[in-house]
Amino acid sequence: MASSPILSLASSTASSALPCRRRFLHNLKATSNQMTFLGNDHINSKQSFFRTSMSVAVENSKFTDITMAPPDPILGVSEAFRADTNEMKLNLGVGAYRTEDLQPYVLNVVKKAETLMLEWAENKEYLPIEGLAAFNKATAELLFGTENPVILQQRVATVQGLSGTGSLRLAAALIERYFPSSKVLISSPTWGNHKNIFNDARVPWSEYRYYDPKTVGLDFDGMISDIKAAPEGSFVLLHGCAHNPTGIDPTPEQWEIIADVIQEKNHIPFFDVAYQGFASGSLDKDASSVRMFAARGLELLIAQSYSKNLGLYAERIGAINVVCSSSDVAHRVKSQLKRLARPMYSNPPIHGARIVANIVGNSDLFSEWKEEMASMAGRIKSVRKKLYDSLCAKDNSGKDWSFILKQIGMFSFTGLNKAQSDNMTNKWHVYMTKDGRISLAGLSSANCEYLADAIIDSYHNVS
Ligand code: PGU
Repeated sequence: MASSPILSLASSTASSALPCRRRFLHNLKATSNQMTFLGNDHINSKQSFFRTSMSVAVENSKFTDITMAPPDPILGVSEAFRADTNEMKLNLGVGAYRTEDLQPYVLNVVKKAETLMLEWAENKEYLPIEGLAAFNKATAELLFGTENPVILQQRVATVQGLSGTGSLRLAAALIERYFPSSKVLISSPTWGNHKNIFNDARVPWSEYRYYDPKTVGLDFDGMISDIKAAPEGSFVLLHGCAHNPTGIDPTPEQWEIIADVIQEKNHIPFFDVAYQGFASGSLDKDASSVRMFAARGLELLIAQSYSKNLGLYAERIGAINVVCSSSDVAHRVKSQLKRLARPMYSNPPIHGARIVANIVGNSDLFSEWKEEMASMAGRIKSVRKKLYDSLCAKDNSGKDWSFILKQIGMFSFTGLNKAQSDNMTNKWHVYMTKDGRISLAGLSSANCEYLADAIIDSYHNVS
């Protein structure tokens, strides 16, 4: 018996080197194993009572049918990255901005706003369900422009959300409750979490063609015909700018045609705006698709996020806006968004909302933000160019890498397949999503050549 691997695991010498809490759990697990092996008869009654209750607790869990969930395709990449000890490792998985030294970046303008907030020593009372009024005003004005008729006519129902994800989720709950027979059309491919959001909200969805691997560009005809073919009154999820993961946006002319078809089919446009200001460096330019739809008098939904453009990732600050045909409708829609939010999370957090409201509401801070945003967007553009130059200089196969320069925003969709992406990680320690997306925001000029070597090797030597 003593030589049994199970029993020897339970021996006190093996466990004594472990820290206290781990030792307890270790013994607990070993005890349960031991129980299975020995059976109750061999143990005296005092021990038996203790061990049986422990064993029952471990073995008869009500949760045994819960299987292990797979790692998240995006956030799970960062976990794997942290576990890698190789010096050359690069985290190009999550879309989070890094400095040239590959350090996380807190914008100076955010630090200034926080210093002011500390001086004012504001309280931490609950916000109203719809969020901070000054934030809701600022966020809608940033999206549409202060003079936009939808703002002046009070036709926008704005509710502060838990960043982009929470705002999309709230909109999904609204769709599920008030449009139970409608589905959402999602681009193929799209940000990995979109499908989860609609699945969990029990909103049916289907895909429209978006990316054409042959041209490494937009499959515009496919997109249009799929939107046309969808049942009337569908919600069409569109990326306002810097499409994730492809980095390919429709041209202004193509946006007009998309709007024509959506209007013809009585569909409802639903924008996800997670990168306003981050794509082009200009807040106004990056909102032009949304503003064009609003100018047509359409009703539409827009989820916003301040994770990227203000670097407020962990503050979870964003909003859901519903543009309605009248202020009366907007009023009612807002009341229902609040009703949905209340049992989900009651009311949103205040800190990020104050930061945004204070920056947008102060002309000096606002100008400083625009400069910092343009410089973040500029750094990404410059590593994009350097990566392209390195690929051209090192690869003599004649492959055309110019698609990388045509993509915009944080990401580059490299065209690498899953096996090739695995090679990037396993051989080169470059962490990225398995759809071939790399976040250029996690790249520095110093690493462009290394990344080019990794891409060329994976592209040519792995099928
Ligand atoms: N919508 C799109 C298109 C996004 O790319 C993201 C973030 C979001 C919404 C949600 O961001 P919030 O932080 O909730 O505002 N996508 C990043 C971040 C990591 C993740 O998947 O959440 C990404 O790497 O794709």
